[in-house]
Amino acid sequence: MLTRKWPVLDLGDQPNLLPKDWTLSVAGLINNPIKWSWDDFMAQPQFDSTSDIHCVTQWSRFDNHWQGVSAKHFLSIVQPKLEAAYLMLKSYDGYATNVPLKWFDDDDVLFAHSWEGEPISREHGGPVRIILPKLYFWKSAKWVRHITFMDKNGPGYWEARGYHMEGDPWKEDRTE
Ligand SMILES: Nc1nc2c(c(=O)[nH]1)N[C@H]1C(S)=C(S)[C@@H](COP(=O)(O)O)O[C@H]1N2
Ligand SMILES: [Mo]
Repeated sequence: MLTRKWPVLDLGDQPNLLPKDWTLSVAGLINNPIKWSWDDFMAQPQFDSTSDIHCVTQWSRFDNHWQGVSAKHFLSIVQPKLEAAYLMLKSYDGYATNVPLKWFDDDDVLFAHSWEGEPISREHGGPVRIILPKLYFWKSAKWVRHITFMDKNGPGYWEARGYHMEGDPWKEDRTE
């Protein structure tokens, strides 16, 4: 199914975060642990990209225009150690999802604060969400709060409930 509207899908508890209350902390197997406030985040180089969304529940939305901070820039700041191979993305609503570093380290991955020129709304994960266009949308954490770099893979919320650990839509990595 192709959709022009953008459906909302989450655990049902949508944090109501003002930018001034949002922080992102990053820890684990990196050389430079950081904690970004909104001002720190917005002071990073800004990045625009256009990409598609593929949800595991069979809808896609093409040509989304995002703005934010690129994963490439973020990785240049935190500097993953050689052993780092997976990220755990944790969110303000208690959600978590695991992502292989090789998938996160891609030109179209970003920490998005805007969609179609407007701040990302609360229900879509504002003030800041991750966008991983090549993976199913459950990997794109809304209201991102913390990232841990790990050497071993571990399951996030849906992965612990049977979703695939990688989630590549073109391999149809779905639930089984
Ligand atoms: N923090 C958080 N991020 C989340 C989720 C969630 O429940 N909490 N749901 C995931 C799932 S299953 C999907 S399909 C997409 C939906 O994003 P949307 O509501 O903006 O369409 O967000 C993903 N990111
Ligand atoms: Mo989903």
